[in-house]
Amino acid sequence: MSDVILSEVDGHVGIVRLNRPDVLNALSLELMKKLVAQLEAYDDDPNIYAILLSGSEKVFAAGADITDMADASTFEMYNRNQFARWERIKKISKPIVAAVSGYALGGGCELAMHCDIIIASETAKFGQPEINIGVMPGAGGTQRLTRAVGKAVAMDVVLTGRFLSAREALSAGLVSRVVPKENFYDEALRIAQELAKKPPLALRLAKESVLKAHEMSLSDGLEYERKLFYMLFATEDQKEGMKAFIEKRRPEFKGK
Ligand code: DAK
Repeated sequence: MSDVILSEVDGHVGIVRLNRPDVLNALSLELMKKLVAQLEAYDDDPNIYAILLSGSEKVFAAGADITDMADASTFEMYNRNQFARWERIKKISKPIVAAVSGYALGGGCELAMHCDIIIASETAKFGQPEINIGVMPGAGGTQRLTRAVGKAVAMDVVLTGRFLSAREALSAGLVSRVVPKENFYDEALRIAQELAKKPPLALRLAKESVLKAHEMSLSDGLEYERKLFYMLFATEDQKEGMKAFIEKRRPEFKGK
């Protein structure tokens, strides 16, 4: 039996692919466990500067595995403490690029929203159709989607269960780029490679600071940003980056 996730390293990019094609990459408990472990392994690996998360061209992920939950009681769901696992994805400090083609539904859409840059193929479809199976989003969908696209679109998507096309997701602000399906993966990998060439500490602190925009008041967020900004003046990469600019050459960042 093939593994439910596939991983490989390309230069300084750690790649994870969801791999349950028979069930549209449904996020089983086993898959989530392995996915989180792999993301954390990349986060701990000093050779990795950026992460790429992808499904196949046909599907990113059609949600949590419904067969895992169908017969569960409230108490069983509570005891599984799945939220803790999803919280660990939130704590990954390196930038994660999601390459989304085909369905990104329910937990699949929520997983993409846990990533930092979402690259969508023209065939991507985003949705939170949990309402159609008697529940509602459980891994942040009502919160992250609303923050990304605003109340009007989020209510429509969550209450009706309708899917957003890649173009709609782009104009609503859920994704940042839409690319042809033939090269969605290569384009996402190219962007991850581009991130891997940036000064890693600045990259991590910039990610942290953008994420705080969803959790802090504007004045607290600005203060937080300022402190991280000052911190970067303690790095060799700041000295190198600015010196290289003045000397009109490419910087060589060391992650120090
Ligand atoms: N789970 C399990 N199996 C799935 C699946 C899913 N989410 N989605 C698809 N499959 C399976 C189908 O059962 C089918 O299996 P076989 O019949 O071949 O054995 C196979 O994948 C192909 O699917 P279809 O035959 O349905 O393919 P179609 O092209 O006709 O339709 C579809 C594609 C994506 C429109 C359809 O499969 C579909 O509606 N799928 C379900 C989408 C959905 O409702 N997703 C939301 C699931 S609930 C939590 C964290 C996260 C969550 C909850 C809690 N905590 C932290 C506590 C998340 C919940 C969800 O995501």
